Amino acid sequence: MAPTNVIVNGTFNSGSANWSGTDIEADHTEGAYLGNGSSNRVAEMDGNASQVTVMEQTFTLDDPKSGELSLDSALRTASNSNAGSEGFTVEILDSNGVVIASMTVLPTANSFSTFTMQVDFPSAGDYTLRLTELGLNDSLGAIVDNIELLVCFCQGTLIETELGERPVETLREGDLVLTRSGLKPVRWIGQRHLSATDLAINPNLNPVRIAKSALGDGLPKQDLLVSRQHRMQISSAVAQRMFGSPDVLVAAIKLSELTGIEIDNSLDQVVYYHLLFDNHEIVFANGAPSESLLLTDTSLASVTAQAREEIQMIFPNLLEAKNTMPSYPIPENRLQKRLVERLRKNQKSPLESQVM
Ligand SMILES: [Ca+2]
Ligand SMILES: [Ca+2]
Ligand SMILES: [Ca+2]
Ligand SMILES: [Ca+2]
Repeated sequence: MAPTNVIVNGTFNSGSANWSGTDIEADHTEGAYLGNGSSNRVAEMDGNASQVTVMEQTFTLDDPKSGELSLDSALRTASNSNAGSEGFTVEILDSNGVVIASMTVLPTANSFSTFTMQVDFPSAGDYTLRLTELGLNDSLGAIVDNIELLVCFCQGTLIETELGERPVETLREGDLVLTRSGLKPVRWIGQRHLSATDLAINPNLNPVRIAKSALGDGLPKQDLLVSRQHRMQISSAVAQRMFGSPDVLVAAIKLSELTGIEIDNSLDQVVYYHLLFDNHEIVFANGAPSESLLLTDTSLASVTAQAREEIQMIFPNLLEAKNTMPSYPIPENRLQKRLVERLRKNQKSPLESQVM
């Protein structure tokens, strides 16, 4: 699903409709300021001298989200001797009026440039976008257009944390995540974005889709996408008989022999997240127990060179780091395969509630 723009009338096609504030002037055309003949409507960020222009709009999010704000801005006249100090601030405020993100826009040309900022919304609720005039209050300054705040309402993987389930893309280093061994701080978070081109060049990068309830015991609670080598926890009497431990880790690709678990080649992009803790941990992704990043040569092959450098700065001696030790046994490949075959033949779920 494509991201959604939560800002209404950010194009000013409807003048100042949906905007509140002071000294709002959104009735003039681009041509009036840029002399390019365009009848596209824009807003002024210094409407009148000695009045401060403020434009606000409130929107509601029903989940924690990440978003990207973008807008186009230009100086209204080319011959502005205050170029570089005329412009406006952009702030996102939560419902308590606390600024959670801000940037300063100071255009220097009499033609549009695009300005962007990332915004992390930590919780559901009402948020306000506020633009406030900066610079000499002389009715000369910046104009603004095409204000968009794109928020992805596509269902990201939900990770169980101290604060309940949170989309993985909103997690930050230091956040406490629920693991099999209790709440643990995330030490490092990596992400790898794969475009349609990346997936076409290397189809092995397509994810494994674990359909809702496919693991048994109602898990995952909704479809879960993971990379092929990402290991899921199996809790099964079959594993107990084979390995002397009911809990073992099996790569998602091995599980794709089971009903409801298959490679998904239909996506035009995918983002893989890696959560790294002091130890190798089991976290809950859409409710399903699955591994955190294990610092071994094979799992490090799945992150970029830059990510490896970052990890090495946090754990200078990788080989001595505790999280090269798996939290649960990882059977060798042929035994993982045999385990999955037995589960399939005996119609057993990977997660049997009685042994979890
Ligand atoms: Ca416009
Ligand atoms: Ca003004
Ligand atoms: Ca004006
Ligand atoms: Ca001004």
